[in-house]
Amino acid sequence: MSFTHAVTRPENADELASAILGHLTYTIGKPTDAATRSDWRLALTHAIRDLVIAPWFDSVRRSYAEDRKRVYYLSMEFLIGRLLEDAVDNIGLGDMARDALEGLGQDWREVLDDEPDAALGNGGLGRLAACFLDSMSTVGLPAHGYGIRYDHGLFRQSFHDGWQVEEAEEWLRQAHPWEFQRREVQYRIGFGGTVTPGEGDAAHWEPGDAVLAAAYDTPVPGWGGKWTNTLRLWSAKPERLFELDRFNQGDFVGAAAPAILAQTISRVLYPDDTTPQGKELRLKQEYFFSAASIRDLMRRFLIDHEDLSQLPDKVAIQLNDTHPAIGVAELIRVLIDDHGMSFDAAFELARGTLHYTNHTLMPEALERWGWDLMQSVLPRHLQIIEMIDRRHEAENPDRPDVTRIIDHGEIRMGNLAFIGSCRVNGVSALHTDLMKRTVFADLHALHPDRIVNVTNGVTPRRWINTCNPGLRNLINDRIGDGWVTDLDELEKLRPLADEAGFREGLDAAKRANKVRLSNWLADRGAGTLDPDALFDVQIKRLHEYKRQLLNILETAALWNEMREHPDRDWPSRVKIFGGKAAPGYAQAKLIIKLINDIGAKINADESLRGRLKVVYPANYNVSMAEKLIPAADLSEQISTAGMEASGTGNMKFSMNGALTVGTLDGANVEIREAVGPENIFIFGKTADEVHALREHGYDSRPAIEADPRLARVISQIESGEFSPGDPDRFKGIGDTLRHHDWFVVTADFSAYWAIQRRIDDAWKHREDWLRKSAINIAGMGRFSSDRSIRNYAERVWQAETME
Ligand code: 26V
Repeated sequence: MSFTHAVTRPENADELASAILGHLTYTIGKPTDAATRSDWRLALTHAIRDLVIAPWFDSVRRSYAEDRKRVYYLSMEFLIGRLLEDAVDNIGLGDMARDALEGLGQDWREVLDDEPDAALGNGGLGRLAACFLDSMSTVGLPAHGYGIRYDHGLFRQSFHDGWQVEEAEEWLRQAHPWEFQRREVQYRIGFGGTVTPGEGDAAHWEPGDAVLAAAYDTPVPGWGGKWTNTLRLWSAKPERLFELDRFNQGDFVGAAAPAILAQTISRVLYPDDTTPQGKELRLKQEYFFSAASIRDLMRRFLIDHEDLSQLPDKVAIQLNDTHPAIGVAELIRVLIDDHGMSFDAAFELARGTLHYTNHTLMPEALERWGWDLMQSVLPRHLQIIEMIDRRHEAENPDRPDVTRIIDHGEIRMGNLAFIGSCRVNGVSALHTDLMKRTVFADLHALHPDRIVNVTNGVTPRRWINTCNPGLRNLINDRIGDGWVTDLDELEKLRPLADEAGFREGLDAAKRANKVRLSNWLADRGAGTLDPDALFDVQIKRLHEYKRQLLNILETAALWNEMREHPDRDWPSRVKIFGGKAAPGYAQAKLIIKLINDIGAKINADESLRGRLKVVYPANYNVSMAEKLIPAADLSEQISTAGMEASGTGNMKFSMNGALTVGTLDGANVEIREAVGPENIFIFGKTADEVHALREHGYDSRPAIEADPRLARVISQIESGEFSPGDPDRFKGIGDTLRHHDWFVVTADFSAYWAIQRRIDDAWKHREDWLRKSAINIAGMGRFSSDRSIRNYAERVWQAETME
């Protein structure tokens, strides 16, 4: 028999206010006259959290009772951002919570802004995992997210004289009120040591050292509170906190050293999403969380099932990129060494249970581990990987060398994940097609049914409903709120694009967002911005393939042109950049400095009369995106075609009524289909054209010679016009553009310039612009992450939702 104490849902703001006061007093231990903003935020969070607990228990009970297939989403990164406002909205108490808090004399926005972002991810891959958590709960799919509880998330960025400076991020400095530490759930995770043969395929692995993986759970309530899943994050703890004998000998620091070493495994998120560095600590992180998760899900499976052959019917494990791919070997190891299965049987079961998502085709980003490193950190896993590789070779005797898992002393994790998985998916139609034609061409030929496409999506709860209340209310007034869980409903807005009243509403909502953003940016030193200017936004990680450089070159060229023709009817533009560079990525950091230097020059030029501004607020993160996206008129999605696997920011902007300027890359291709080519600004070389340009080594000279605007900007950069005190500063960028333009910035410059001038023109036709904006919103139904999750459930996981 089990009893649940359920807190009654408040009927009105007074009741909620009294729950908040109760927590302020009894949980936080503060009287109102001494409470800080954080105290109020924590009290509110506890009051809200109380309301998600009973539904959470219900979901867990139901999923056991009905014995449905469970999905486990293994991801090294969950870029969640803030939790409070989303939770309040998801359980339908947004207005009441605001009234309650304001009734207590607190400013709603300021209290919400007090919450630190949980930045446990680098960018797209981690944010996708967070959107998927929201959708798995909203569609009622029994699922767990598994990841790492990093002490320090993605570094904090600041600019010193325009250069990026990184500092440690400290999201856990304040209590994290959403999580529950499960002290009873701890697994011993071993590393190194020796392997001795056992019976049959089994072996005995005696690790040389070990840490404990400690579980922390966060409830993830779906929309309407109908279903709540769990995000379980692992923190590394030492087996012994402290070595008393060393302490007693006076070695106070040494006494704690082994413990500190153990804790480093979950200390910090690797901030480099460009090239895996083959670092031992990274491999240990990957194994640590994969092994803990697999042990945990096996424990749950074994509660109600004795027959291991049922595993693929009851469990689906999704590998979010290759970061948890060592889990392939771990699951097989557990089945052989702990459950006495043969290798062949274990392999078959694992391959029925595991699925792998690929998020990037860039060869340098594909993970490989040195054989020696694997041998020293995970000797038993290396044996199993060798067995998998041999088996694959035996089954495919003519397989080409590129399909090997182990080759030239390296373990290729992409091949391991592919060979060990039932389904392998790309994240947009174009990306999946390129997977089949390039990186995985040979494996695809051997296993033609394995690769499927599941185009990414984003949650409309966070990315419209919560972050853009003006637009949300406008939509609700016209078509009701069914779109929040059925985004295809937005189609109903399409005819309204032709209605002046609706366009007016759209205009007003956008303008209010731009005013709010301008004030926020002004507080961060951006000066006064004109809310009637075109807000042109590029926010994403700083990567050469994403081509922030193309954007700033065009900005500088525009500046030149405006100075030459000051009397032309230039529309006002604000160029907004946001994004972090990996700390070791020198070229990306130099591009940041270039943007800031060019920006400083332009912003100081009074002859422009404020018609061109460049702003780059530091420390872009999820909560900054929530402010920028609703206020954007133009969304920059200008990657080198063939290199951006999908993009998800592109979807968020369109949903919020921004028009896109973009290449035919990633999901831009599908966005064009959804909104129609006349409602999106597509330019530049296609993926096939880029490939052809590169085939014989791309030579940028003709492109530079043919475009005097481009030639001039490059010369300005090289001559030190933007870095007068240090004329050589940007020589490297000039050199790259002239001699190693791998990302074909120069090849696309003219087309980009031309389309930007078309955009200037389109901006002047306000009604038409708003019509396009409305059609963009109306066409975004298919980019809900609910759709993505339903696709995974049907085509990959074979799992049913609880509805
Ligand atoms: C890569 C690596 C390389 C090894 C070292 C650590 C590390 C950490 C993160 C990454 C992430 C690169 C992959 C990635 O984020 N891909 C992005 O995935 C998005 C979601 O599918 C997609 O929208 C973006 O286009 C894609 O770049």
